[in-house]
Amino acid sequence: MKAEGSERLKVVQGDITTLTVDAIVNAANSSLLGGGGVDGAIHRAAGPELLAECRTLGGCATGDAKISRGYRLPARHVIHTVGPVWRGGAAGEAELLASCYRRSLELAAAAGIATVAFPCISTGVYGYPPEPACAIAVDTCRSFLGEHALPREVIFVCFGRRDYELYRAALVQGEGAP
Ligand code: AR6
Repeated sequence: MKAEGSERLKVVQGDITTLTVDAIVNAANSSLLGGGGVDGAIHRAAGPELLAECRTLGGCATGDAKISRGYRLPARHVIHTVGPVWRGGAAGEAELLASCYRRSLELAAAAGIATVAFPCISTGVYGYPPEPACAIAVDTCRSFLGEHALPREVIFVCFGRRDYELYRAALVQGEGAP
């Protein structure tokens, strides 16, 4: 996988379940009991122990995040966050999506995590348009990293080529910024 971007923000194209990082972020639903898309892939790769731990987490509100172990994944931890369903953009979606990235990074920092990988939260089943979602992801992570030493590195993991190109352009644009 080819990584692009500035020192602490990177983008790769591929399957997030294969990454050897301290934590991968899951685009979950509020039950935290699994689903399709990246959530299904993470639970399949992590094994049933992940679902067992998720049952103890008490669900998760939209815009918030919870942390678990990674079990059979190469990643040590999974940070489960719940993105907003796209309802046209006037229902607080942008604030909720930014909150997903911020809360995930706060949990990572509190756990002493150095490297975190994010999927493109809400842009699959939840229907968030990819361009504004990418801008929110990059802006929120960049400003968090500017204010915190941990995590040291954030990797955006794009499943498709179009998302990869979007993130690559957004990261190149911001190069030189903190
Ligand atoms: N690695 C990286 N990205 C992936 C992978 C993967 N293995 N698989 C899919 N994606 P989605 P949402 C991308 O639908 O929109 C679930 O059922 C995918 O191409 O997984 O936040 C949950 O339980 C897209 O860009 O998440 C919820 O009910 C991105 O991951 C609901 O879907 C997010 O797509 C959450 O919907």
